[in-house]
Parts: sequence; C-alpha cells; structure tokens
Amino acid sequence: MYVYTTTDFAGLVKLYILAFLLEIIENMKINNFLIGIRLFKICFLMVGLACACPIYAQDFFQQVREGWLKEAAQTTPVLIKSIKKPLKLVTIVKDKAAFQGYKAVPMSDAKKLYDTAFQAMSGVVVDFGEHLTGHLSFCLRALKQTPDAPLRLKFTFGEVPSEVVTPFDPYTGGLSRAWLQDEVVTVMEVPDTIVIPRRVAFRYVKIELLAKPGFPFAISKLSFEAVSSASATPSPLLATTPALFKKIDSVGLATLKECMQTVFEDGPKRDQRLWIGDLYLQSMANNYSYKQYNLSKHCLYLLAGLSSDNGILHAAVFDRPVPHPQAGQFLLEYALLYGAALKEYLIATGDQHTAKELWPVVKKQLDIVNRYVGNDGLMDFENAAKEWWIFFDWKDGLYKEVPLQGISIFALNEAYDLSRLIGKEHELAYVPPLVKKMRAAARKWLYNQHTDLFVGLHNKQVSYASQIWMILAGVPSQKQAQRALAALETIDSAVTPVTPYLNHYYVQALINSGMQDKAREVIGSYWGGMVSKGADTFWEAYDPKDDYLSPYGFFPVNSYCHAWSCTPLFFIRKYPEIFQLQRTSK
Ligand code: RAM
Repeated sequence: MYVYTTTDFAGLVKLYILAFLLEIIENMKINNFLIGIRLFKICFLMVGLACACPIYAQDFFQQVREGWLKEAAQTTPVLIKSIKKPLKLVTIVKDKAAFQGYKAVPMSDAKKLYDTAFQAMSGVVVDFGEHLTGHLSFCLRALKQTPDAPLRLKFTFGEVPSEVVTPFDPYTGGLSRAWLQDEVVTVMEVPDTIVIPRRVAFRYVKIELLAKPGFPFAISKLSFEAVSSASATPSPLLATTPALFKKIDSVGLATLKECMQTVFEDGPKRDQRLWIGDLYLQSMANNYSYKQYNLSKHCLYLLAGLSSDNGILHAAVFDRPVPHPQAGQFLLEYALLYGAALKEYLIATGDQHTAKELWPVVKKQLDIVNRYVGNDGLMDFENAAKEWWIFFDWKDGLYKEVPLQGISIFALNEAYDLSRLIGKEHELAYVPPLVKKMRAAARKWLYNQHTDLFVGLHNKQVSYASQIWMILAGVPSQKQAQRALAALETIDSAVTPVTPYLNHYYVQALINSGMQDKAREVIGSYWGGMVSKGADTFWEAYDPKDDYLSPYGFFPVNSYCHAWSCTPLFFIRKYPEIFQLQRTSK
C-alpha cells in the first residue's frame, strides 16, 4: 500500500519538464549545432536527473530516521534468563469437556524421566507447569551397553495440550508450517548435551524416539533457559479483589511477561514481531503492571525509524536479525493507533522529549484520514478498503464501514489530545471542526433511531464492532450508547467479536458508557471462560462457542499466548473499583 506524498509528485513533475525540454531541443534540428546540442542535451539530462531523482525518491523522514533507529538501539531491553526444570510427566487424554477436546493428566514426578530407560516409557510428555519462552537443553546417557548408533528424537512443543497430540501433517493452515514447533534432533554421540537451537514457547513437550538404537539410554537432564525482558514485579491487587479477577489478572501478567522480549512481541510462539495494534494494548497494560516504559519507548522509536519512505508506518516490524519492517504490509487502523500509543506513553511517563520527537509521525498518519474523508464528513469506505488492509477483528464477514468511521474520529481525537499535551495544537487546528463534522455525519447517516443501532450506509449488518467504535469515537450520547449496547444483546444475528483484541475495545466502550457491571461481567465470562478451560496465558482468538476457531485454517498454528489478550489486567488495575467484592450495583 502506498500513499503518495507531495514530494513524490514534485519529483514526477520535474522529470516531465526535463523530458519536455529535451524534446524541444531534439526538434530544433539545427545541423551546425547538432553535436553541440547533443552534448548539451547529455549534460542537461545528467544534471537534471541528479537534481530530480533525490527529490523523487525522497524519504519523508530522511533527516530524523537514523536518529530514531539509534534511539531504538540504545533502548533495547536486556533479556532476563532463568533456568526452569520440568515438573511432571503427564499423559494427554481425550475429554469432550476439555478445551479442544484434550486435557493433561499428571502421571508422575518428572524425576522418573531420569531414572528410567527411555525405551521403557510409553509416550513421554513433560509438563513444565507454566508457559515458557526460550531454549530447551537435554543430556543423554547410555545404560549398560556401549552406544553404537546415533539417536533420533522428536520434540513437539505445545502451549496447550491439543498441540502435542494433533497431527500437523498433511498441513492445512494458511501460515507457514514451520511455525509449528516440532523439532527432530539426531544425537551422534552419547553421552552428550544438546541445546535445541530454535526458541520455543510452550508448557508441554512430547518426546518421541524415531530411530530405536540397540542400547538402552536415559535422558539424564532436561532444562529450559527461559527469557523475558520483564524484570519488575507488579504490585499486588487489593485484597478485596475476588479470586476470579485475581486469577484473570495473573494469567494476564503471565501473557504480557512472555510477550515482553526485545520488543513487545505479539506472540512468542507465532509471529514473534512487533505489531502496532498489539503494542498499543500491551504498552497500556505495561503502564499499569511492569511499568517498563523503556520497552514502550524502544518500540515507538523502532516503528518510527522503520516507517516507509512516504512516512506511513508499517503494520509490523522485526528487530532481528537487524531492525527491518514487514515490507509492503500496511494496516489502516494500526497506523492510526500509533498516536494513541504515544499519547498513553506520554501520560504514563511525562517524557515530553520522546513525544515531541515522534510527534511528526503521528501527524503524518492523519494523512490517511484526510485522504478518505469526504466533504460530507464520511470516510470513503469503499476506496479505503480497496487500498488498505482494514482489520478490527478476525471475524469472517465483518462489515467495517462504521468501525472505520469510528476509528478515524478516535485517531483524530487522540492526536489532538496529544498535540495539546506537547503544546502543538496549533498544528492540528483543523482537527476539532473535522471531528465535529465526522461525528455529525455518523449520527446523520449511520444511526438508526428506530433500532438504536449504528449500521453502514449500504450494508445494514449489525455488529459489535460498529457500536464499539462509534462509542469510542464519542458519536452517541451516553444514553444512546447504552441503548445500542443493550440492543445488541437482543439481536441473534449481531456479529460478535472472536478475538480478545476487539473484546478489549468492547469492555472500554462499556466503561465509557457507564456500564461498569456489564464490563465486569464480560471480563469474568470471556477471559474467565479461557481460565476455566485451563488457559495459562490468554489466547489469540477465542470464540466461546468454537474451541477450534482459527484465523489461519488450522487451530494448532494459533498463538495461545498472545499480546493483545492480556488487557484484563489493565482494566482490573486501572479501574479497581469495578472489580471489588463490595461493589454496589449500579
Ligand atoms: C496477526 C497477529 C497480530 C495481529 C495481526 C493483525 O497476524 O495475531 O497479533 O496484530 O494479525
């Protein structure tokens, strides 16, 4: 996706003028001067191109990009390493009531692994007792006979029980098969200590013997070097917080900790990169827990430094092996959410310097809204959807016109708030009237007074996403917002969220609308639902009615420790009064 900048057009115009002049010279055809003219033409062309090309290829943030990347490098967090030992040997059994039909049943202490010939055990699944990210190492020793052949072992790592028993092949998923965590290791000499090179994210590991040697052997040591950049200890919750919310908070903290690597990763198992949408939610959760603001700063600078030449942010970037963007991937609302993330960072830290340095990035992203907003105050959804990836949720068939209008207003507002915090509101003088116009347009064209619901101009689909983003954009009054959110529950066909990502915004919309009890109920039932199904960390996608839902066509490739899912801890810690035992009902 490419949004042309005025400098691109200036470059093009210059090239056209050059070509035009050359054409005139060519047509002069004055024989005596032909050679001279030819020479002149070549010189002119060279000088012209030298002048025009840098302008044509101009990098919008050329002057500052290097400094941003330097700042990102300087704020790279240190990974804290800790050694973890296996807790138990388990067996994975079928259970219709369990998540995805499988549960782990404890069999024995992990010590049994070291005392028994591997061949004498049927199906080894080791449980480390918690979700971990890092590197597994193991030692092998021969029992009795002389080792006379290599050993071939297969390790299958799973974040959830089903992952270690579901056959991966033939692979039907939409993302690379290589994300699935099965590793075959050939050990040439025994005894030996082997480190599996790949970084894995898991709680359970199944170990299988692929080629049987003629001598008995045992695993004499199994050890895991866990990594995370989370080093602080979040403050405890109020003692009066009910057990369910304490548990949800602790699962949220584990999720966030595991995703805190050298960037805020979206998932330590799959993707392992920094996405703007995930960053926004993670950094807000971090502000209320680990408070490692340098990690947010690092990510904000990295994204800015890796923005495209036209100044628009890539949706995702990597910091390894060297910082680079996911080239060509632009996601409309993620670019817009950068400003909200910077604003929250500023509020949490008071770091005016960073906010001012990165302010031009926020301002530049607003070009996206300005490009598509019509004179009527409505976003041109059709064209935006042709030119951009517009996301909001992984729900199939979700119609995104209304959410687009909502997030555009939200982004303008957030950017304006930020501009005021850093004394730059004069640079966004056009924003308050534009927001007013866009809200009025939404009320006029997208609101159905008879049903109390927001729907699209051409598609009348009723969705949670539409109501949520209208509310977060401040379009309906509080009473109207309450009616819209209540009406949703009476419509069977209303399109529901399938990710914790959209559910996060649902909870925020409920709180903004004064529906605190409902917000508490949603956290208790949605994230609490994952907890009751055994989640150690919160999942990337979760539909209470469909355990096998996968945005990628194969549920084992889903991420079961996912950044954007950690945010109940943000709500529980930011609004503790909503979650107390003695809360008086509203
Ligand atoms: C997926 C990841 C990531 C999300 C994008 C939109 O690839 O789950 O978290 O931000 O989609």
